[in-house]
Amino acid sequence: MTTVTQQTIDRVLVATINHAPVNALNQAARQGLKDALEAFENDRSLVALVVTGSERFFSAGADITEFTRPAQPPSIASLIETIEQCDRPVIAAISGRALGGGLELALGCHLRVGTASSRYALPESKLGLLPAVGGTQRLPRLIGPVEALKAICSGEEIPAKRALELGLIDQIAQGELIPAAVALGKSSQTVPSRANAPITLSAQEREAFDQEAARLLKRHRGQEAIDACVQAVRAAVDGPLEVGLALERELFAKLQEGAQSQAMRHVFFAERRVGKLPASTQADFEPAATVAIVGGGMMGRGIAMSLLDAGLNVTLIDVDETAAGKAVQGVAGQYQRAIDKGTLTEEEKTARMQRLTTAVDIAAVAPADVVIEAVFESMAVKKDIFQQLGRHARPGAVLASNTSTLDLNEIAAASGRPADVVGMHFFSPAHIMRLVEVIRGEKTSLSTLAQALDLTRRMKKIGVVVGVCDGFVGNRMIGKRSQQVDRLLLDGALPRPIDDALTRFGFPMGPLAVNDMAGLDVAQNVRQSRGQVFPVADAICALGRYGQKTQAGYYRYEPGSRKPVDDPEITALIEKVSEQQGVQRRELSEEEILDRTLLPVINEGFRLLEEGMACHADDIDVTLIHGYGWPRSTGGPMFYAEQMGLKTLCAKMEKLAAELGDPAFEPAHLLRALADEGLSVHALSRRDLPA
Ligand code: 3H9
Repeated sequence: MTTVTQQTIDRVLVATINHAPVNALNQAARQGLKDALEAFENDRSLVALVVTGSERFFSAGADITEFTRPAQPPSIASLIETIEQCDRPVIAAISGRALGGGLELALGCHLRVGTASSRYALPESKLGLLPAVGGTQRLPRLIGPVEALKAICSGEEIPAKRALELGLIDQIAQGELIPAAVALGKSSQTVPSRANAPITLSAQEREAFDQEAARLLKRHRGQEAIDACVQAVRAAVDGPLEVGLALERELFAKLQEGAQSQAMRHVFFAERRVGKLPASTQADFEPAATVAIVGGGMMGRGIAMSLLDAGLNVTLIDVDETAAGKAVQGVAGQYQRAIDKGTLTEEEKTARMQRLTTAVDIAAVAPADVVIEAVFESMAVKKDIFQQLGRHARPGAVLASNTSTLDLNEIAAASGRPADVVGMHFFSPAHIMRLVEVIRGEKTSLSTLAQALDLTRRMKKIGVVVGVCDGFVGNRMIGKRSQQVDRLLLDGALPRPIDDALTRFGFPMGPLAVNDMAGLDVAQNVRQSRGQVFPVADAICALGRYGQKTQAGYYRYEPGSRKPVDDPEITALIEKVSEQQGVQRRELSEEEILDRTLLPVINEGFRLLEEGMACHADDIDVTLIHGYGWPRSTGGPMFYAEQMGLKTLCAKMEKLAAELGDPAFEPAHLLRALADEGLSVHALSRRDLPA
């Protein structure tokens, strides 16, 4: 089938984009649209042109894979120019999503009609870019600059009803889309588009715009794309369309070349590459319909919600009726909050709750296709449960453990059927966090692994396959940062400068504020079980300061507040511990803080690849971004390492290893080898799955 088909209905030419899977506007699609526009221009018997797409996608926008190659004509901008010169109406008929350059093409049409379920977004800022074919100019003219700025900087989708209220679309089709668009085309004249009219604001509206711009710049400090979006929308407010369009083009070109956008585009594709079994893998499994969850605590409830949202039947099993009832109430409460926020309907809640049952006997796992254990992190408890699961679960059912630290092979052995056992390490809150480390034990079968990955995908989560090792990928890597943070405190830093350095780098929270939130006793228990000593952290815990829950940790907290306040008591304590340890405190620069907290984490990533615990650098990038707040705009730890240059990274680490005498800075063999050879870690082919 050609990429854009043409059909005449009742003297209206209908051009349909057919470029599966998402109707990205690649060169062939753009050429097809150009041909349709020419056919329309040349046939004076036609009264209108309708541009449309598939049921799911009007268009997902420009083809991102083309961004690394020289641009090929025709451009989307030239198509829009041609549309604007048409003396008969061009109508965008939108079903599914109109995103990025796809929406901009629709904004360039004279009128827009959408289905009731159509959705609209300019998500370019999520790729470190700005809409570059008129989106920053036409959207503010159509829906007002404040709403446009919010939409452009968030990239969030606007549903059809809201799009109609805002004036983004002109009509929601009452019956079928194409007949509605044809009728609209036949009854319309080409009038100058509202999307090109000048913007006039009252003093009050101007102030509201300035305030919104300032809020967004503060919230997304350091994100070049957001700066550019604000500048471009301001140009739409302040001046003529042509000037704004020229600025938009200039800003896009700069961003496209920049490190942040390259990193964010890398993450976009990495997220889609991970968690896929090689095409050659023969893994037989029936997609699960029923899942049993053992343990109705916070984690169990979050997992249950993700499964219910995905349309599965769920049985929640807990020790007694009271615990099971509490779990169901917890799930219902979360759904009610979603209804209150307007993100869920009453009917959707009812349908989900009807698929949720409870049980107090573990034998209730019998009909389940998959069982997920989500109980307390104790080897004895988990082994006992897997022993019972081995007896009660039906043959062939997948048995998944939500362990975050324990040896999956030992848990699997207890079941007596280790081929059926896999780890599914969810992150809290499980109904929101998208990452799942899918842990392959030494005996996990391929079909078990494939079932776990399929379930993860159906829950709209990102599954990353990892091998069995202490902390798996994420916790093992981030654990290296914790060690260094304690050492930095000992050497002269204080909590605030460490947290500030990492938030300025792009983490949503600093590590010490995170520790206070998680509870310092939790980390202390893990350290004690491993025989690790962290002098500063241990001294803080010894005072009963366990973080937010005791209103004191690395910071202090006012009653009822989660805002960390610097505490002179902690400064004095840290200085005392340094003295006791015989450490001469000194001033530490932000650069040193960053190098000492980030480089050992990255180094551990190379070690994980070397050991085959992770299959590819993409997997590590995605894990740290989705599980630990590593800033997306740097592309993840391994991509950040590549952008720094592996040689530079090695040299920095060797210098720190010599200065600090700390083996954590000894470059991993793989890192050194790649640096010596001048090779890229992302270019290494995906390894076989860890086993
Ligand atoms: C833009 O428009 C700039 C303009 O302002 C100016 C230009 C000059 N291009 O996510 P999925 C692939 S920037 C190329 O698994 P879903 C994707 O890689 C663009 N490929 O499906 C995957 O490939 P594979 C602005 C794309 O249903 C396959 O399609 N637009 C593109 O869960 C399926 O994708 C955006 O930022 C693309 N634009 O979600 C939208 N989009 O099968 C980005 C997708 O080989 N895309 N692919 O793994 C998305 O947000 C989601 O992919 C979408 C579908 C919601 C569309």
